[in-house]
Amino acid sequence: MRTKRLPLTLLVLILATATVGASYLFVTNKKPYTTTSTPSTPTVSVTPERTIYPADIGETFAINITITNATDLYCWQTGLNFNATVLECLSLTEGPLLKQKGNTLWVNATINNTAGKIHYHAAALTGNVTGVNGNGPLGTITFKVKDYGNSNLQLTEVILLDSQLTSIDKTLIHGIVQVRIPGDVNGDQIVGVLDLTSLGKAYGASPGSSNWNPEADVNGDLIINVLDLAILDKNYGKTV
Ligand SMILES: [Ca+2]
Ligand SMILES: [Ca+2]
Repeated sequence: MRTKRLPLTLLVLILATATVGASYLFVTNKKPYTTTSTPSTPTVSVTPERTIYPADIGETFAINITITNATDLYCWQTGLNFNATVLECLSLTEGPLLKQKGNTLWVNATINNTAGKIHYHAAALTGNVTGVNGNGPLGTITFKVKDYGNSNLQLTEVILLDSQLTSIDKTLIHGIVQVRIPGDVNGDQIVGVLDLTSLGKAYGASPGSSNWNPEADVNGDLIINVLDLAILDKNYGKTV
């Protein structure tokens, strides 16, 4: 689990530049697709891992950076790469996980919306306390949609430390977001008869139905009905 000690300068850097951050919770579903470690290895994930987001340009949405199987987690750091043509990063906020043990220090990230890079942000507990065990959100990142298309959400610069300031091994699960024209059910960047057909096949369905198709749930209210059809109709013929 623990492989090596990191230079104390990392913590000194954190303590020297930190400010206390606000707590924020945004819970979403997660569907891990790769793992190379044992189930007990801490895993840092973009959640949801794959997001299909029907959106108008300028809309905002949020993703979480989540950890599972944390053991004695005292400090974390992560960055993220994204497609700056599709997305603009608006903000990062600290999640509630570490705060359940006490006060934390928060290092806000540098956001480069030209290169599509969020340089590391970090949080650390303070004082002589043990770290956190379990699962939960480390942080939340809010994006604005700039254009239709796909963006990988690649975790970078990830470091986990325990209460002895020893590095913790981890598995990473990156994410991807697809920003689609509302009504583009099949993701071919045009709203047309293929989408109308897909929506028709799923009409009336909800999660658990044999014909449930989440991509046809254009407005995300977990039922496929006239509201989804109205959005498709409004955008019929629209293309990227
Ligand atoms: Ca389509
Ligand atoms: Ca719906």
